[in-house]
Amino acid sequence: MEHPNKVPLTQILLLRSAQCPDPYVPLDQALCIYVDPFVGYNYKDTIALCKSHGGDILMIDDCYTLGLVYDFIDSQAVTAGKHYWLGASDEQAEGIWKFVDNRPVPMGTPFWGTTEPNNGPTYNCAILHASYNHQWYDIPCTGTYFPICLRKI
Ligand SMILES: [Ca+2]
Repeated sequence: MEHPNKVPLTQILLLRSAQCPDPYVPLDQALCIYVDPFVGYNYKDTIALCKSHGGDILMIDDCYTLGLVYDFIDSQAVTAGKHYWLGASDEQAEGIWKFVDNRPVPMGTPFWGTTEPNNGPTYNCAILHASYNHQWYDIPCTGTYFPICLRKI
């Protein structure tokens, strides 16, 4: 007879895999997220903040992660309705958007807002726009918006 309190191995692995180091919380079985909806930063400071917490500024290049992150933002009143930095820029070459790890940034739908990015050489960073279902809008890198960091479990 099995011990009544015995936890199945699969459940132990599940619990273990969902552990994220503080201040992160699980986004799914593989990813952890840290959102600060209270303190705004410029783009460079957001990159540094996420690095200091062992992760990276938000980078999204697939619809699965996009859905997870947007659902997470919308799941709490305190994180919903705010602008967040995307870890992407066209500072190196105007119109060529790269993530901070140098991967190419997907363009068009469903990532960017309609006709975005469209503001040229002074708008070299991008935010998830609160008023447009988190679609991406180009913006000056010196603006102050909220940070989202991701890291693998
Ligand atoms: Ca630009």
